[in-house]
Amino acid sequence: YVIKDNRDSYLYAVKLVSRLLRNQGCKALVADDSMISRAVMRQMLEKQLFTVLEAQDGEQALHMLKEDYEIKLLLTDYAMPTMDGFELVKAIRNNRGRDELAIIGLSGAGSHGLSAKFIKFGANDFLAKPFMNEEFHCRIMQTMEQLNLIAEIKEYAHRDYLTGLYNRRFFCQQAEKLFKAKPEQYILALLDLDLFKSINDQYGHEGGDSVLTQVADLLKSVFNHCMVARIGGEEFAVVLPGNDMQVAERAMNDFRNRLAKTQFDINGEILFSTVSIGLAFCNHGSLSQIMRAADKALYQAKAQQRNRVVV
Ligand code: GH3
Ligand code: MG
Ligand code: MG
Ligand code: MG
Repeated sequence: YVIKDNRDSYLYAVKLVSRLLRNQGCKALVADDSMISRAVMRQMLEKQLFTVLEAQDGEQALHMLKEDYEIKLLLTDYAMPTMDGFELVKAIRNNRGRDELAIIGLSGAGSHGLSAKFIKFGANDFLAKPFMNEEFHCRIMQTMEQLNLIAEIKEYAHRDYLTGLYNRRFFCQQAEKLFKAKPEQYILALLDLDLFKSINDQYGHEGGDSVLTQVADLLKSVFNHCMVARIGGEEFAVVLPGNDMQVAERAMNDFRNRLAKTQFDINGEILFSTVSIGLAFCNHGSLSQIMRAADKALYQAKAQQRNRVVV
């Protein structure tokens, strides 16, 4: 792209570069039995800043895709030995959705009807060979833009707007999966800030929000290896790996003490806050049963004058 001497041209170039830069670090896999085709596509994809991998047939491509989740784009020819493009698309779609891996099907002359079939089997788009460089460029950019957009929307959907922690919905989805896969390997902590209503009453909703954000930041930094979520107004959840309750209790008590000593600065006024915490093993039953067990412990912590951890 040649930048002309005007503002629009300059702005377009900036946009183009920022879109191209999103491809950096993304792996693209080219599956084609023709060495020449692969070389042509490699050259064009490298211009778009992709890291390019090659496969000579569908079987090899499938193997590579199963091993490497950094591959975000697959360009696949139709006619290839051992496994053709359709079979490859069908097989890989069992593991990776349209929003995780972009697939563009390709085919040479006589490819009438192939485009519809490719898309039915799960490809995001289709290119007929020989293609013009510009069409290749546009289709790849558009497909990648859609993939990036979906990733962005997912990220928004999974996060709590105020604190940036995972929200309740995502927490429940993930926790259920984790607990089902390895029921003996996690401990759930439910945290509830003490007498938080009085902070709102005294310092206003904005003051309360600021405390919530700072508590969330502290949680993120202390439990950076765990799943941490905001599951209610002033309620948080931490999934601790391991099954040693004493270790979990100690970690939670350390956090509780640290929070109690934290000075929250609300427009120059210093205030303190405490938290009550309930812990439960994840080895008994469904997510709601586990949540109930941790909640029961939390309720006891509240009943015992708050600012404590109960198992
Ligand atoms: P307890 O120790 O028994 O938990 O007392 P509490 O005051 O913390 O509990 P309660 O459930 O009575 O009050 C929770 C308060 O949290 C009420 C609500 O206004 C406030 N809250 C919930 N979500 C938000 C929020 O997003 N921002 C702010 N500032 N406050 C919130
Ligand atoms: Mg071929
Ligand atoms: Mg509460
Ligand atoms: Mg509370």
